[in-house]
Amino acid sequence: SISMKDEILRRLLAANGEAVSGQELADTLNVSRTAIWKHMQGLQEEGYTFETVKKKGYILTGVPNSLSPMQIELFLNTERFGRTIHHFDVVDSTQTIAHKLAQEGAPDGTIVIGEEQTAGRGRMARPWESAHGTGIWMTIIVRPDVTPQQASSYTLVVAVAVSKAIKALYKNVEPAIKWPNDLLINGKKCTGILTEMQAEADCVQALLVGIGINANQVEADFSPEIADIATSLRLAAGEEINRAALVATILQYLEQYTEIFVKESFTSIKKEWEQASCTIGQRIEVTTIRERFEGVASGITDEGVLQLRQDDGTVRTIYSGDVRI
Ligand code: BT5
Repeated sequence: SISMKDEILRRLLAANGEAVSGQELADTLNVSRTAIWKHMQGLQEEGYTFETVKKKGYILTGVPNSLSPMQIELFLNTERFGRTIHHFDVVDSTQTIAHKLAQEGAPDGTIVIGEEQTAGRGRMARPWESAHGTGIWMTIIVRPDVTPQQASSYTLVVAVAVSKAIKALYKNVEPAIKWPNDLLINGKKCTGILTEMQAEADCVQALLVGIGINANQVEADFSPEIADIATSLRLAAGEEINRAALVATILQYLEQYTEIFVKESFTSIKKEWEQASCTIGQRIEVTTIRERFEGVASGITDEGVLQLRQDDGTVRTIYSGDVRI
């Protein structure tokens, strides 16, 4: 059930920059003009801005750049993903919170969002920079009906879904997927994905899908450690990023691709992954926990495993590691 205020907001957004008459709102929602006016005041206090056009009504001119559940729900078009939202101002890591919630039985599609992370992390406990209010720092709890082995390619599914969402919203931005878990724009990282698992021998209890997206940072916002390797969507798109709309769009693509993944396996998504990838066909250097290899990334398997053709012609199978192009 949505509140009167939400419904007014929904209509103002749907009007797409056109004026919405206060009288018409009052008539169709069956309340007084004064009630409408009070709700408009409430919205203003939350950071929405309006222009009032005489005899025409209200035009929505600005929305607060917040990731509150209400903001996200305005754009949300999914069945399960994002239907339960835990939103925090400051957290250590959304992964840690999601692990706890998943153990307590949180439903499929539950999301955890922090405006800031003080201990955001990447793979192998590397730090993930998560400054306040600038990016999207979110973990999605996914409970797919797959085996732990099948789940190992899920990171690639997430990469495809996020890249689709970005392309859908920002036509001039085309992120490239770097195997296994990065999205790059002009060679710089704008997104990192961290998939963790709660599982029993042959059954996945939950995947904790951490997605970190640099949204509204400008160059000066990045620390010296990552200033040369990181970029943001705003820098690429040349416009302020509506984080709530992006979260909702990602959830929509992810729900859709997860369904394909569970019903048909990663094989059905592989072609799209290859099209969006900047890794295949390239000469690369791979660092695994133990060794370092060089060669040409010749492809990925139906399980999402990277194949590296070394200079002596042997093909090496890489399950996890860091790629340098
Ligand atoms: C990743 O690890 O790329 C996975 C990042 C996942 C972050 C999300 S945010 C929500 C959720 N909660 C968490 O605590 N984590 C997840 P990896 O491939 O290991 O890359 C880590 C490396 O990326 C670091 O060593 C830095 O070099 C670089 N890095 C750190 N912060 C960055 C940022 N904001 N933008 C671009 N690069 C960054």
